Amino acid sequence: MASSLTTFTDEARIALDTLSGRAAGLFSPSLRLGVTGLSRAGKTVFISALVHNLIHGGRLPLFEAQKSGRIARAFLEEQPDDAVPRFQYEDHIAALVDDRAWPDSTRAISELRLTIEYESASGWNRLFSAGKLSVDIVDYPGEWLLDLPLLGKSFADFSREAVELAALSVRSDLSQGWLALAAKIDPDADADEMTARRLAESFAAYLKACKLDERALSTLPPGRFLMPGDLEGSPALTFAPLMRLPERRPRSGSLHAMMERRYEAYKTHVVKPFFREHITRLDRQIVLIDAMQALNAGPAAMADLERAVTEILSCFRPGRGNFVTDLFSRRIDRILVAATKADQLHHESHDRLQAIVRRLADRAVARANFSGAYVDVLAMAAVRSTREGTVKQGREALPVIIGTPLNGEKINGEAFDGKAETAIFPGDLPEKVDAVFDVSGPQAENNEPAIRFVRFRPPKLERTAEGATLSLPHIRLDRALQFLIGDHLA
Ligand SMILES: Nc1nc2c(ncn2[C@@H]2O[C@H](COP(=O)(O)OP(=O)(O)OP(=O)(O)O)[C@@H](O)[C@H]2O)c(=O)[nH]1
Ligand SMILES: [Mg+2]
Repeated sequence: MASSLTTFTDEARIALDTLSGRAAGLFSPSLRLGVTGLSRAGKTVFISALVHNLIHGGRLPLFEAQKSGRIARAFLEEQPDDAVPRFQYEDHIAALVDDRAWPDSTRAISELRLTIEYESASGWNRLFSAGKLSVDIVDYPGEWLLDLPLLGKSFADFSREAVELAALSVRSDLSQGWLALAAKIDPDADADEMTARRLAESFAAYLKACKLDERALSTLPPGRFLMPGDLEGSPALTFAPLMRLPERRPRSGSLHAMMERRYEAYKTHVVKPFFREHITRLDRQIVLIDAMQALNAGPAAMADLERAVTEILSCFRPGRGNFVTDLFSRRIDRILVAATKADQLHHESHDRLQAIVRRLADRAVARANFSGAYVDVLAMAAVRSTREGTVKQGREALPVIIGTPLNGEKINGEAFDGKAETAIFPGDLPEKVDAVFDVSGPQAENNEPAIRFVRFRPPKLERTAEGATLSLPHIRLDRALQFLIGDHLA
């Protein structure tokens, strides 16, 4: 399997890339930081907040270089890859800070280079190093990540899994239309463009419904069916899984042969270049997980999230024998799995959120047979949109979070207007981690969520006496930074 996927040209190209990367690294050390996460996990917000806090000297007490005053300055520089658009940092910050609005879903790839000038903590290093580190970060639509596991799957695997997942009870009502259509189609019939199109459209409509639906499913590949980027309307997207595929090779001229060819073309011309150019060159990686969304939707969504995370982590498994990492030029030595949006909970629940994500990551790491990289887990919020307080209820003091719910958010039938500040009791996460994963437990009976939360607008920033806005507040962004780049600034 590996040799058919990993062509010689791929390996040669990556080796070259690495050589030139290393040579350039001699003059100005650079680190490629992968910000990985499914759609809406919080990648764009994380990147914006990270840059903003470093450039504006934000409060980062757990980020050692900053705390000890060794960072002289941090600034955006011209990025290394001319063919990739620049990350629209200023626009995202303007939206967050001035309009108090979250950025839109990312529709295409972009990149930025953040350069940090620092003073080394050791006298020895100070003598030899320029004290300059460039961090390269790529932002992309989360849906595209779903395609990575496809690289290791044949058309038959892809079809079988798609049909199996569509039949699960969390999806069956959304997949009905496509399944009914696919069941009527004979894969051995003559190839026909109209049939291919009808199948592809129906399959894409089902995937889109999974994403829109409030069940918070982690969606399914192919990612470009959901976020086509520059492939909108392209024939490269006119394929779909087929049912009842025979074991033998498809008859030439059949629908089966046509779909298989297009599936392979999608992998070769769409998935692989993206992966080769952007993912195989990573040094460090943070995997953002929106566990809140899934917790809110119940155990079936948690199981679905776990499946998606396992599939993705197995793509990053280091070492030979892994079809994907055979392509890796560098070795990712640290991975941080971060539960995002912890600001939607009271801090008393942060440890529980972290425990839930640790459990999810541990199982994914074990199942993906993953070893060789140091994996840590964290509950964080790149942008903290709430503050904490207590509300008296009778004799009890209830811990609440206070913020401005987004326009249209609802709790117990009350709808918010996006203007008024409100105190909310989001509930506690269960003490027993198992409960939130247990698809056959009492909670799962009616797919009952562990918590109820609302989404808040970004915070109103304080201003200094001179009128300058302070940096964006966060929860444990500094710990994430320390883990991801701290040792490079030692
Ligand atoms: N409260 C809170 N909400 C957040 C935070 N980060 C992201 N969000 C919410 O999550 C949504 C998605 O965040 P993005 O950063 O756009 O997510 P993404 O991973 O870039 O998503 P795609 O571009 O679709 O792949 C935002 O619109 C916010 O509503 C955070 O730190 N705190
Ligand atoms: Mg984004």
